[in-house]
Amino acid sequence: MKITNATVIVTCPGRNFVTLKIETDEGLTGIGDATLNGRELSVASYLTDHCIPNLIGKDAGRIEDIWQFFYRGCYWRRGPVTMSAIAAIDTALWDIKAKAANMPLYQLLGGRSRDGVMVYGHANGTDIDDTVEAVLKYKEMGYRAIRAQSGVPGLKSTYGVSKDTMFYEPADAALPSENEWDTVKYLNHAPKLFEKVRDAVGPDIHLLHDIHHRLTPLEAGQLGRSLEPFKLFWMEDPTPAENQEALKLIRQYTTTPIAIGEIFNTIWDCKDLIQNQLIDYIRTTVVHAGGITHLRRIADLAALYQVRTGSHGATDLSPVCMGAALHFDTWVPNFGIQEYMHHTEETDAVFPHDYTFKDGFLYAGETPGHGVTIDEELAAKYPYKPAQLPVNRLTDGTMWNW
Ligand code: EZ4
Ligand code: CO
Repeated sequence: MKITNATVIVTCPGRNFVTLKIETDEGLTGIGDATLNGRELSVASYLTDHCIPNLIGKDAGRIEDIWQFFYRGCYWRRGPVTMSAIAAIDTALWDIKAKAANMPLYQLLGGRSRDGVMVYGHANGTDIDDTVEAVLKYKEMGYRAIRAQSGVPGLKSTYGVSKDTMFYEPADAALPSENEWDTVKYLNHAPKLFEKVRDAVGPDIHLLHDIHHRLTPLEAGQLGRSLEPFKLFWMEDPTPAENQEALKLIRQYTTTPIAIGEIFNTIWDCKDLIQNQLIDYIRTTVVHAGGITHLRRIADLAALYQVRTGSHGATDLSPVCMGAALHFDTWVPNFGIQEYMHHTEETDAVFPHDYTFKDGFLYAGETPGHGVTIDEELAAKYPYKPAQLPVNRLTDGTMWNW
């Protein structure tokens, strides 16, 4: 089966998405997500200028060899733009292979390891009471695992908090809006938040929290320790992960489990954290870490060290990524949890899909392939709109990690 054509579809049904569609001489087509928040056109260009001319004429069944061609065969390796492009190609090819086999994708990966995929939802509020209310709303909707983020008193804006409690989209302006940060205020606030939240939801709901790269190692150790009584499922991205030695320090202070990896794009970013058992969950996902082919390698390495998966699943990852991720999650033996934020109705209409939510679990469908398609006519009605992620400054104006 030869690849005859490939096209990049950019659409903005509420937010920007980049999708690669691969066509074959047997009439089978497949799609893959290539969305990189705030850098959408860079990936689109990498696909159009470099990848697509190299894809035409290749055997669509040679998924591994095509992956190796674009990774090993390329002198300029790695990086989020390159790896998102490779991921889109890989996802589209797995979609085609599964359609050719007339099987849902999880069957090709090795079959079902579980009935459903436990997901966590995002509860957020401007203050503690608001957040507690949002957490209880998620519990009512059936979620077994809930991420809680709250505004910090005295700070005019904070990561993870939006006006609409069901949708959180940080890329909210053509040029970056500014968040404000004060570590002391945050460290005083976070334990109070989780004391109230834990008290309100009871012991059985898994609670998660995203620190979003804002602390130093010692501060992260202090926070993890102060959250221990509330038994978090994980604290996420306590420090920026360029310096992976930092995690050794954090581990000396706290047994609060740690999740890192949503901005990682290859196994090389993950390797030391996994092999030194410095994290408990690896957050890499299909679109930003080289597709199913590469994510499987990361998960297999993680399994050796009892590290489980906890893939990124915010709204900037399209339903195409979510569909593929759910097939992966249905198979992967060392599955931990899957992040899940609802897409808007407009987005769901552009990307019809067969996955379903029930009682805190998502279920991959049984349609051959990954079960997600794109309505290209509808997609064309939503032209690209520039949007960037915010930047973050300390209260004295110093640039900080967002
Ligand atoms: O900031 O997806 O855990 N989720 C997150 C997200 C990320 C966005 C970046 O595009 O950290 O909210
Ligand atoms: Co995160």
